[in-house]
Amino acid sequence: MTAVDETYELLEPETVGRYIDARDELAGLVDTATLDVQEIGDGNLNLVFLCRDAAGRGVVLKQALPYVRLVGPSWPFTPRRAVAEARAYAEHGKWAPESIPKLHAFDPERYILAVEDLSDHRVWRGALTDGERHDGAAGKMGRYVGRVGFRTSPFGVEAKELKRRVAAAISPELCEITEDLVLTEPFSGAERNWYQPELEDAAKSLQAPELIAAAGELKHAFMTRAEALIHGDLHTGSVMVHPGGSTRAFDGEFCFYGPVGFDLALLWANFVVTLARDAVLGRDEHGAWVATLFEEAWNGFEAELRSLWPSVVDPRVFNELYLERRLEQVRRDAAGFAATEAARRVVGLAHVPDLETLEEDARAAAGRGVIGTVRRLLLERPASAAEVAAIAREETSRG
Ligand code: SR1
Ligand code: MG
Repeated sequence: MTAVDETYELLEPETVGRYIDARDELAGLVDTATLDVQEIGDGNLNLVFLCRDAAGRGVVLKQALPYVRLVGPSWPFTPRRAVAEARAYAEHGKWAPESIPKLHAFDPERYILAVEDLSDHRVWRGALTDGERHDGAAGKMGRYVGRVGFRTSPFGVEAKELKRRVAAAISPELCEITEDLVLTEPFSGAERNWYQPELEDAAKSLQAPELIAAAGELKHAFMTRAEALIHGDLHTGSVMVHPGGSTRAFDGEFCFYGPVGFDLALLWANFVVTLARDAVLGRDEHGAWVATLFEEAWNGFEAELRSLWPSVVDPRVFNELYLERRLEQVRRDAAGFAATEAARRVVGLAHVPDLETLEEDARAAAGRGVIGTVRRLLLERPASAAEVAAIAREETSRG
């Protein structure tokens, strides 16, 4: 835990209007005389204010707290994560503006981001939990990962310039959270882990030496492979969907130069969790559809990478043959990272409503299905999205 010595004023619903009035970049976005302000933050870290005026115009203000909201002030945490999120919006916005919210302004003194109001969208996790279908969303997120995974990597940026960017975007505290919560603690055991008593055996089974070694390999990759400026926390709770097809990745505070397969993996892992929910609720049709999302996301990613490959900045060695190897590497990484992310949703600190809102017995059965999937993904490391989906289907439908 790192002490945070910064002092800055936190927003409150009553002070938001004054704040907007005082900032030139925000003037005209909403009429503060008729503003309705709701604090809607339901994530683990930040304050989020939805601000809408009588004419229906809106803006969202997101402010980083100096601690982890999920735990409280006893876990101080750097608010400079807002700087990383502003960087993600700026850089990803150059290449995939249709895949993220528009950033109106960033206040680095109070760590406040003013972003597009997407309240006509829905958080994808909630939609999946309710059994909704949003066709095409997975493919769009795969394309987004492929586009920024190319444009912010050695394939899209001149080598020396890229190194300067990697150095500027280093984000030790945020990476440490992922390294601990996702890539270590589900396998090492930790005081802050929690799970249903019925899952004790399943949780302990993750502490087998061969699974720990697999987690170690993935953690090493996460800590050392600065492949591209990835989103870094692309689970289904970081994606908004709209019935019209708009699909946006938000909450980019975990962005850093890391392994591209990690972004695809978080999508896959959270599809595993949805599959487990569908299985215990007997939602066969929805489950069959969710099982197609693994390939849909992958296909979007692969199509994007293939279409951008002819413009690779250094074709001397990054040739067509290497592209095939690169795809193989990302697929293998994604299967492994997906396992670690799925594991932490059952036995780690940060669980998800997809599972936590189930009745006790169903929740335990779903949890066992997820852990069974985790074990097989780590031990078998399947080489295709279809195989990952097949394993997840098999394990989550064991009952
Ligand atoms: C203590 S923060 C826990 C989790 O919340 C964020 O959304 C990230 O997923 C992080 O791992
Ligand atoms: Mg988040």
